[in-house]
Amino acid sequence: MNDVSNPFPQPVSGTVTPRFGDVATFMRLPLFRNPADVEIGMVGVPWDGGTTNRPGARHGPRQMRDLSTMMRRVHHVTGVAPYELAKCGDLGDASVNPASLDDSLERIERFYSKLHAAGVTPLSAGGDHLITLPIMRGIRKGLPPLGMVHFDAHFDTWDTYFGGYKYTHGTPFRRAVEEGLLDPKRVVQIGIRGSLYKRDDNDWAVEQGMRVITIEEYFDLGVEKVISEARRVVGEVAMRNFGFVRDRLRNIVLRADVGITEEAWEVREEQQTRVRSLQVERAREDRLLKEELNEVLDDSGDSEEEDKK
Ligand SMILES: [Mn+2]
Repeated sequence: MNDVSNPFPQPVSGTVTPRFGDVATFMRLPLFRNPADVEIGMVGVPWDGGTTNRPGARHGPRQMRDLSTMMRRVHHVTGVAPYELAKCGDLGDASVNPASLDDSLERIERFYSKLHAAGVTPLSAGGDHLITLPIMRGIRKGLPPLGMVHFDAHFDTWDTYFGGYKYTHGTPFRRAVEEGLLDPKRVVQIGIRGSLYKRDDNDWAVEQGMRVITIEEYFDLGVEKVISEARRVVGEVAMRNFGFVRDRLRNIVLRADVGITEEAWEVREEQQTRVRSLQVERAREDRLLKEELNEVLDDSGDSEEEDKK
């Protein structure tokens, strides 16, 4: 049942409308067309024109909308209901052109530029791995180069395919570093396990300063150490360089690739337990961060008043 006292849109409950009924949106949230209506906007990018093998990810957003109708509002361990903390909604799909890679990159960038200008934090569902490049082009404007936590079997930093062609699902982060969108020293790659074309395929990423945690190192370190290492890599520079908490947060991209034959990892029972305990800690840290943000905003309000005096 929807909580009428909460000002934010809530998912439609499966006790009101059955999960298999009505129109499927992300998490059964309302569909908004104006980005200014939400704080966190879920977006589909139904495009796989960067794929060099196994196409079909263009159907991903619609499938994810359908599958997300299985989710309920409240996490059973932390008790957190994310839809009470921010104004979340489905923002529909980014415009794409299935007949043109170049045009699609431009359309996706334009769509995300609008979200960025409206102050929206996007949560995107693809689509092949190349879509992250135009998304980064759209959301980086006015900010220093982005940091990234990347779960994948592959680096996605290959240079070219098919005799010098630069835009495929295997190349987005090479381009992003070249364009100054991504700060390689604030990139952590987790779960790398894909086989290589040549022994030195991954050298470029390491030479740029990306922190690579292969699947072997991941199991060796354990979940907690991997998480604190990821935080160190993406967080330290952000903490140093950004005055505002919100800019630090906007400056980090979380990207997870779901592979078919080379998935980034598999969740085992004991890992799930540890992830859940970390979620409790995360909820606590989110509260602290919010308090810090409020303090910063209060401080800036105070100084304005002093200026007027
Ligand atoms: Mn990938």
